[in-house]
Amino acid sequence: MKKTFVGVLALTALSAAMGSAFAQTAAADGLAMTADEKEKAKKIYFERCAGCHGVLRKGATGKNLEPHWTKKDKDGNVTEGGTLKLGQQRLEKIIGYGTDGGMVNFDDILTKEELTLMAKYIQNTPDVPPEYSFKDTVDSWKVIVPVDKRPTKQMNKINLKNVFSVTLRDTGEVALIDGDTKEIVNIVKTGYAVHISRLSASGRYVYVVGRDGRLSLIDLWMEKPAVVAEVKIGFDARSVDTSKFKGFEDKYAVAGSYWPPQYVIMDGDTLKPRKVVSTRGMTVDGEYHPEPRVASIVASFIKPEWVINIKETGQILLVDYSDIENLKTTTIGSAKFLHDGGWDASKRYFLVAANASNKIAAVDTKTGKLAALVNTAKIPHPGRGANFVHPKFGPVWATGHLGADVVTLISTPSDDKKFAKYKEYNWKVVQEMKHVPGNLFVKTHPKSKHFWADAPQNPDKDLAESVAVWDMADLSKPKAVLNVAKDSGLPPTKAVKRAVHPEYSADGKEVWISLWGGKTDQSAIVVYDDATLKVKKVITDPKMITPTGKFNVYNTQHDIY
Ligand code: DHE
Repeated sequence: MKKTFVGVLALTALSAAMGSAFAQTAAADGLAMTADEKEKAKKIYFERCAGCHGVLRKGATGKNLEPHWTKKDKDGNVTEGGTLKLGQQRLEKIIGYGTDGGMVNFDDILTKEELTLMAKYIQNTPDVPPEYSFKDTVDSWKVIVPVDKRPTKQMNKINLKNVFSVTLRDTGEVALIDGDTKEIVNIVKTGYAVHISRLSASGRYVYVVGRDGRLSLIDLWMEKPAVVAEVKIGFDARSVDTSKFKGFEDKYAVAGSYWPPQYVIMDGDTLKPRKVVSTRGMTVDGEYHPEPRVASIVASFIKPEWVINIKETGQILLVDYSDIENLKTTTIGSAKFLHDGGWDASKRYFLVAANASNKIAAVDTKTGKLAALVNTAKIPHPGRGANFVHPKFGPVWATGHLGADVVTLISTPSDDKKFAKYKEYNWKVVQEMKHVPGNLFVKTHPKSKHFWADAPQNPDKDLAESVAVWDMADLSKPKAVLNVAKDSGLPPTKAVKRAVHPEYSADGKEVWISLWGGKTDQSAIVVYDDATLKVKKVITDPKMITPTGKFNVYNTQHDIY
């Protein structure tokens, strides 16, 4: 995992809230720290480490970092399991230089003193951050424009289907961009290190979640679309979705929290909190886990249900929202460390990466059962994946990999008779297309002939700044490699301009790629013509800083990928 990705938790709030809880730890062993040192280490840990290792340091994508094996002690240097305890010097080396196992080096962004400090910090007992109750959520809730003061019809002339909600990661904002004119309609303040946007079933409301747990609701019908309600659902969050089943359109939103590990159900048009549900419990291996974080959430179109994926336990929850007072949940065991995922083409099966287990779990939302657990190459990272009809193997769903140089194609079932002959391949890896490691997102569109994959986490600058494009009709043809940073015409910067997250326009004719540059650098979104692979437009602006995810209204509303 790369440091830009491992990155940033919700920090200020969580770090402050943890306050004095740390004080009693580690006095002996030369590991005692002053209050100032602890404060500094805590902040660095949240910003750089917790995303992969967890707040309680139980490990997820990253290893367990509890003192029982980070700290050497007088009883010996080997754990009960026979693992060598690490100790100060070895830890400093690992944090500084990284490991072959996927831990990146931090020697270029942390000083020598900070490396020493962090090695010391993770030999101390982890703090337990405070809980965040339903009352806390309710107290944080703000309606900025009440429903009866909002428009009753669309008040602007924008083609709302083709609006893109663009994450400006490090400024904690999203840019709403008109996909037809490529003009920025508005830039709105959202949560810290803002993460993803999702749409209401009608396409009117955009829900944006920040890593600080702030959920912002944007009304696209306003003359100038803006935030109409806000709520803080936890200290640290990544996911949100809405109710999309017939009869429940725009009724509810649900957001998942990393800390505390829980999800919150809200009214869709006001974000009024309705219910909070803890996700603590047993892993698929039958062990209790105190920090099972809520990873991806997706709304079913065939039932009033959300698929809620719990990272550390490997449990996939099908939460029936038809009666939230008497919530019914189906719990499906899959594999540990669930992360991101998307629907197959039929939208019956949800495929989610158990990334640190190198598996894709597929859940059948019609029967409410696990359909398959597919072994893949290292660290699958699909984003939402991509669906297309393979010339030889029929319908497939694709995932890229952070840790391997392939894109994996998995055959998915179909009720369509013309695909019956491909049944024997279902849930098998039918092909691995050669790519490069460090891929985060893949994308295609039902109207496109092309398949796109980025590689923003690749250590090679040129590869990180480029995307690869395959012709889906003939995957044996050499892929085209487009250097997006060069194509943007932006001046050179010290920071790598990582080309990230291909997203299609509503008509499937354009592909938008973000250039995720330095924290203060003006950057851009490069728009390609999908048919010719030529640059159509470079969208740039002084406020275009660290653009990452882009969410086209129509494609996100209908889960088209
Ligand atoms: Fe994400 C989706 C978690 C870092 C950009 N990311 C997701 C989802 C999860 C997740 C659980 C699925 C949400 C859903 O579908 O409901 N992301 C995490 C992390 O825990 C992690 C690894 C580390 C962290 O500390 O946050 C992390 N993510 C990043 C980034 O650094 C990225 C590349 C840039 C950024 O803006 O933060 C990033 N993540 C994204 C994007 C999606 C996403 C763009 C949605 C993809 C889509 O097409 O729907």
